[in-house]
Amino acid sequence: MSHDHDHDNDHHHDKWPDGFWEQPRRLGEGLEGHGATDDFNEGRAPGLLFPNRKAEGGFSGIQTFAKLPVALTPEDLVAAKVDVAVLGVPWDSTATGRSGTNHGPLAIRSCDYKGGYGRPHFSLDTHVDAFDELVMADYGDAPISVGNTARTFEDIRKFIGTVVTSGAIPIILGGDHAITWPAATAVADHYGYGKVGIVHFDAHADTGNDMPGSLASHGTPMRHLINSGAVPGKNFVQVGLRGYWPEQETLDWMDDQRMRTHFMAEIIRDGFDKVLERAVDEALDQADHLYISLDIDVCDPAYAPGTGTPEPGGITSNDILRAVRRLAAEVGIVAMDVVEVSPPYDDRGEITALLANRAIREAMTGIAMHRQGVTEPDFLHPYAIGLDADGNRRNQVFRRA
Ligand SMILES: [Mn+2]
Repeated sequence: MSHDHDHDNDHHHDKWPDGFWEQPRRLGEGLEGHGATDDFNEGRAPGLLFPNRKAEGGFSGIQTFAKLPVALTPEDLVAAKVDVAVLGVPWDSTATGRSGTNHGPLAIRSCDYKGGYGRPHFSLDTHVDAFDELVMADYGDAPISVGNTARTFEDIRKFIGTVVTSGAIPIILGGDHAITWPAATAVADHYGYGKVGIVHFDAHADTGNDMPGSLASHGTPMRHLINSGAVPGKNFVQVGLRGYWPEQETLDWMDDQRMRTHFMAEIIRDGFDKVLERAVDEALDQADHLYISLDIDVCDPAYAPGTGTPEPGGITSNDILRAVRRLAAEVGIVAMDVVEVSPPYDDRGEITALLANRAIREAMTGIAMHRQGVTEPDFLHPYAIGLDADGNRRNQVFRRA
């Protein structure tokens, strides 16, 4: 037994934290033993690391998210005053359908051809440049112990805890949806139980009591967040549910918790924009701090085939991109996760990973808009909708005499 191995056992565990089996079940406390360390570069001054040369294109060099500089420790985040930290949680041991979401974070980073950091990068819809407005970094990936859910979920909670306590907004690349339990718990630990609301885009409710025989599952995170008190049911807005799950008993439980659930049927009947307006209003009406949880399977498998439990009949790429930007701009967000991207089931064009990548960019644009005070409903830059600075139509037809 090596010294390292013994040392490892000192501060990790392969069981749930003390008191977990009492009701309500709660994850542990404190950030001691978090894995956000820089073991190769001990002693360096904290701050951002730049692993790429400035001239390198988005498809080349070392693929951090959008070629962002790297932060590895909470001290780095604080020293650089990082506003947004992108991080991965490469975990798929609590998925019930197709596996492969442990490859999600890498695919969401590497599918990119665009880059972003270090060059003009404003959004054509809004003319807001998140890369100019915000200090952003790639924080690497949370420590994962394959097959050890209890230990991994505590490690995820602590790892994300280091981001929120630094003052940065974590943008989390999943990973199966079970990771939202430790991730949103970390956010609630920081901002206060009952102070965080979640807008949850998903084909599925994820409010199961257990997924037979196991508490931790990608079908149960929302139930755990509600039962623990971290995110009360009334602070949930769900959008896009469809298909054949859950059963009536669980729907009744969700109603008892006063969750605000928008099924796909409502979207088809009233239109996505109408339902999005309701969701934005509900998000503004709920808790002080908003967390977006985006299960990529809320989109139709035509737009997002690379996922564990696809459900035909969903929303479009355009719908989700606009929705994320609107929430981040108009309501403001403190955290976001994008989960259930499973690269082995993606198509060769990596359209699911690319959609996740772009949803994150829209969140970044929305965060920058919110920071700049651009919070009017569904803001679009006049130029983007064919108008000039005076509001006149820019594109004219000049007929020959
Ligand atoms: Mn789902």
